Amino acid sequence: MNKLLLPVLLILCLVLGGCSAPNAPAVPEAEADLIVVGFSQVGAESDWRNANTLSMQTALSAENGYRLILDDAQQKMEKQVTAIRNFINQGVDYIVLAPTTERGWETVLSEAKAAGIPVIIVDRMIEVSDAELFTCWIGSDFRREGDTAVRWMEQHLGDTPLEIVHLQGNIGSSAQIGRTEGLDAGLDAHRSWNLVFRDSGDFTQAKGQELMEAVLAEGTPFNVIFSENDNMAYGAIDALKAAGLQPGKDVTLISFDSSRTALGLILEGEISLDVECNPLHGPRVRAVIEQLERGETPLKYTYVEETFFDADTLTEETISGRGY
Ligand code: GZL
Repeated sequence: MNKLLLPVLLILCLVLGGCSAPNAPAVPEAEADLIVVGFSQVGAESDWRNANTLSMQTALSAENGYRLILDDAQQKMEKQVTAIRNFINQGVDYIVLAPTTERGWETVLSEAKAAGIPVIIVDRMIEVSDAELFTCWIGSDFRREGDTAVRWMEQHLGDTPLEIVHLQGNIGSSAQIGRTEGLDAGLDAHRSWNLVFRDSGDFTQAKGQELMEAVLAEGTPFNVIFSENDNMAYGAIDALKAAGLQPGKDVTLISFDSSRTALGLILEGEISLDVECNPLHGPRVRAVIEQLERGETPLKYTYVEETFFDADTLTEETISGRGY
């Protein structure tokens, strides 16, 4: 066949609509009427993240009229960029992005906009020069979460000298930025509060344990652990117990997320404070898509409701009644 003929035939085929986009997989007949959503998820690094994924899968199910294409980026931003390009090539109806970090989204979101695909951001924030690159955002106020922890420390630890070990989440993620800003404001306000260690545990249990073991091996004195999520707190607890220390007695352990396991550890006296970070974005994303399907304009920014838990307030009934 003439070398020029094939590209001409392909263009004709596309122009005449006789073929779908070259990369689009064949869609089974039964799914032809479903709304196709490409979801670029950070990873599966924590209980919070798994609850977030489950919430999206439950809300955007086939029974509810959706075909959800889930991509796990293993906490790597470059994998999310690839996933979004794949979603564009597949011609999905909507893209949902849970961004690993705040920066670096301009180019790929411009490509999604050029393809006419609405992008919904969930969980963490993105920093872009043009807010029109995404349709709306649903997530948490991470600075407020950090401030909530510091208010609790002021009320429960007062102005006693504090030596604080700070286990940060993924550097550059909104959750890490906001929670760290809250602690830094507390450190600035209290001369008796000292930061004795700070490093990122990437929100994982293994890394949280590794950092805590390093602090213990150093012999650094500490009496507070400020862990930016529950899974790093679990790792820290393992390291403390291996060193013969009792979390909640020898050290005040502060955590974020308020997942079910962590709330159980509050009742057991091991975690002192857990600031809630609500992962149940699925129903909100479904409601936004249904608004868009009706030609309506959703709110640009929606903050989810969040509280905190400590031994003064928490009961078994509260834990059993929660969605995660
Ligand atoms: C918070 C979310 C964070 C959680 C961690 O909204 O981005 O990422 O606090 C998760 O557990 O890994």
